[in-house]
Amino acid sequence: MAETTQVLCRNPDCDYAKTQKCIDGLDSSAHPQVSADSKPAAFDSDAANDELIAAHTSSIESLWTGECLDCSEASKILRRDESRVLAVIGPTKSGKTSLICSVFELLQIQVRDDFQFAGSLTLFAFERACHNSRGESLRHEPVMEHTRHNPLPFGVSFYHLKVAQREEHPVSLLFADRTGEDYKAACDDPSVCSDFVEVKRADSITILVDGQSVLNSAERHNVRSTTELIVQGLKDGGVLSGKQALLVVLTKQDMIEAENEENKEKAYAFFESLVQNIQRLYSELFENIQDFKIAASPQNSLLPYGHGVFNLMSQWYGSAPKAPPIVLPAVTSKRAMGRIQ
Ligand SMILES: Nc1nc2c(ncn2[C@@H]2O[C@H](COP(=O)(O)OP(=O)(O)OP(=O)(O)O)[C@@H](O)[C@H]2O)c(=O)[nH]1
Ligand SMILES: [Mg+2]
Repeated sequence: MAETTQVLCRNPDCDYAKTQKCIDGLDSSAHPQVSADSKPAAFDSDAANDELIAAHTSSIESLWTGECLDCSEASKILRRDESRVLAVIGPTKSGKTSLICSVFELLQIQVRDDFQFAGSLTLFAFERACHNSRGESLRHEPVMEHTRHNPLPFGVSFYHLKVAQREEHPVSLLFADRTGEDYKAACDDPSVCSDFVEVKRADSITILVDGQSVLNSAERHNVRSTTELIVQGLKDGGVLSGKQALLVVLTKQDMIEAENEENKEKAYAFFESLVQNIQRLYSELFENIQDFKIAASPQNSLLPYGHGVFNLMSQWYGSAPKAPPIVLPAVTSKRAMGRIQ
């Protein structure tokens, strides 16, 4: 009886056996044939097939899907481009995803001419996240979906934006986004912070203080302790390098501006005292600590869309990587050919 064979491809969606066409465009040699009866374990231990598959998979450049990047994809960008890693952290609903998406939207509508949009590998993720805050969604007010816990290793994913400033070479900005629940967990158990790989690698850390909560006098105490516990957790988790900038950002400023003078004053005074406290307690952990006020996605007309976001952008863009330059040893060849550089 003729032995039945099956055709293998690294891509489970590839239907080469039926169509004789590879979904990745590879030729037949990339599709080793094995007996249909052989068990997967036997195939795994077959050195010849392993080598063949390894040879082909190493030459395949994975395609970008337009979705958020995982850590290994973000690393590829770091190796390839001049980049900044920007950790945007804060409790649930403080406005992390809205802030990241507002940068994308502002660059599309070109409200300033000093920063230009120069591309993105996560367009699909941006477009999906922004949809509910646009008029086309036919919603009465802008809405941002809660970021769910990410099943990827380390629970973080990255939005990518390439930005050019005037005539300069474009820089890749990698915005780390994770669910606010992870930061809540970090308040209860600081050891969770050691998994925050994005903070470890970040050039600057942006911590958000929810303006809506600051307006509520009963919630202010919680806001203060949560913000300080997150910073303390980052310290205890050993993810701070001492060379990063800390940007403390009051979000949803439009809601504060809509209040009467007395409430406005109380909210701003609280934020000021919160920043002063963080500066007093943690200044030696950061290169510098600065404060900002924004309305990334205002729900009234008192402040424009993305109010204050470009002030942050200037800081992010300027937070050049802190790795020391690689100094190559001087060429000491005796032969003239060897001294040519
Ligand atoms: N009024 C007002 N609302 C805002 C602003 N920015 C964000 N919001 C709203 O605040 C809510 C939470 O925003 P998100 O961006 O989802 O917050 P997040 O920190 O990513 O939250 P999680 O993903 O749950 O951790 C959403 O309903 C937003 O529409 C703002 O500038 N002004
Ligand atoms: Mg979110």
